[in-house]
Formats: sequence, structure tokens, C-alpha cells
Amino acid sequence: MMDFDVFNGDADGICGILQLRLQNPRKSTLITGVKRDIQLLEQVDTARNITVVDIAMSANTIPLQRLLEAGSRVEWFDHHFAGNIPEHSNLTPHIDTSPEVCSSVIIDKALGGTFRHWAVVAAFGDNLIATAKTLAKSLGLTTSTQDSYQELGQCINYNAYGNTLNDLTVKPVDLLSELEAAKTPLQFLQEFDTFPKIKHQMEDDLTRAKSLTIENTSKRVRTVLLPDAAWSRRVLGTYANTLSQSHPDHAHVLLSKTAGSYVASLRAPISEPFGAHEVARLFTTGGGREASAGVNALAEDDISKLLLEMEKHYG
Ligand SMILES: [Mn+2]
Repeated sequence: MMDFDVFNGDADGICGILQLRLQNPRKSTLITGVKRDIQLLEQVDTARNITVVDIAMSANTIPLQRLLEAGSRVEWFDHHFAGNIPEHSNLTPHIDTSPEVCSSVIIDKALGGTFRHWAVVAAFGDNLIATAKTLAKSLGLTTSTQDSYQELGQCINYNAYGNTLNDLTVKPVDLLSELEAAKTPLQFLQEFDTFPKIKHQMEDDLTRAKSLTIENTSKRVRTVLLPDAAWSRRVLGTYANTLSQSHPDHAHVLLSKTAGSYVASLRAPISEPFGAHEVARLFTTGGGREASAGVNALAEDDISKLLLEMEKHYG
């Protein structure tokens, strides 16, 4: 029986599993995907050990139950809404949904800070700037190193957005293996050409996004509509974070058109980082966390309801 590592394809998921494998190398089957692909556990057959990082337990309850009953040992690190966590002697949950924490920070704590550089990269990637800076300070990082880590986190996070793996600049498994070979963020930045490749693509996409009109759909909610294109899907989350950093007292809604529906990215105001997942979860395909959430397939008719709910929450 193989071991499985199941992780989100974004910066937090990748830097989380990376810390665990640097600490405890093992040959495992890797299950990951684009950021919105969170029902990953169903791809796992019976396994001896399964480690899950940065994936909501609430989206994987059925396969989790099946695997536990089959005798798998499951260790779960996450900061998304978890739902009911099953009581099972083979399940070790490390779940913390506080808005200032991400999965890689939970793992950093569990490992006693051994690979904290990657937790800093991940926290920047998840847009937890204050958390990232506090951790960076504890490592004594210079401002310029912090800036590099921030850019790296942002790029790895950006790289996970898309409808399918084909939309992405680099496949998450390939990125993980390069980061593992590099061992430290600075070595990755110096020795691999993947970072400039992703960064170039991200800047291109951001330039296009910045030309779109932003509408104040209520006093504290700003909304942008993005066209049906691979670049829209890639830049959606990064642009949402860029907008919330430039307008920290506003909530944001980004809507990207896809075949027959919309993908929505929601951001609570940075000054009041709560409730985004509550709005998202009013819709069947919605989910996420307090500060940042999304709806995978929003019907056109539901857009006005979404904007109304955002107004109710944030004004
Ligand atoms: Mn995360």
C-alpha cells in the first residue's frame, strides 16, 4: 500500500506539504490540482498513511469516512471551515480556522518552526501579510528578503488559479518537486527559471485585469466582471488580493464568466476580515474561509443575490 499526500495546488498547500516532506521524506503518491479543486480525497484508494494539507474537510467527508473505515491513518492540516470533524482514533486533525492562520502556519507550529521560511512564503501567498511579517521578523529576515518571499508566495498562489491544469503556467506537482530540490526559497529564486516564468505571466494577466472597470455595487463593496478567458481565470485570486490591499476598508467581488455560469472570488475587507465564507456558502458550490472565499459555479440569476448578501454583510 502506498502513502498519499493530498494538498491544495496553491502556495499554502504546496509549502505545507513541502515542510512536512523536508522534515520527514517519504515516497508518496501526490494528489493535487487547481486551487478550486478541493474534492481531492475521493481520488485516494485505500492507503496506509494519508496526509492532507489545505483542503476543507467539509468537502471530503464521504471519502474520509470510507478511508478511515478501511483502516487508513489520516493526518489533516487545514484552516478552512471543517464541518463536523469525525471522532476516530485513526484521524489526527490539526484544524484552526482563525483568520490570521493558514495551513502552512499550522504546520510550522507542529514542526517547531524548522522550515519557517516556507511558512512565510505561504502566508504571503494566502494574503496573510501581517502573519507573514511577524514570522519573517522571528527569522530576522531583511526587508528585501521579505519582499522576495512575498513575491514568491504571490506567484505560487497565482499559479494555482484556473479551471483545469491546462490553464496553469506550471503544474503544482512539478513546482513542488523543484521547491523540494531547492530546499530554501532563496535557492529556488536563484537557481530555477520557473519563478520569472510565472511572474511574467502574472504581470501580463494583471495588466489586462487593471484595464477593467470596477463598480461600487454598494457603499463598501467593489465589483469587477472578468471575461471568459484563461487569463481571467488565472488572475482572479491575485487581482482580488491586489484590490483588497489597495482598498483595505472595502469588500470585493470578482466575477469571471465561464461556460454557462460565473466563478466568484469574494474578499472581506482587510480591516474587517470576517464572513466571506458565510456569503459563499449560501450558494451550492461556495466555500472558503472568513477573509477569502469563492463560489465555483454561480448562475447568472444569482449574481444580484450575491451582491445583495455582500451589501448585507459589509454595507
Ligand atoms: Mn490556505
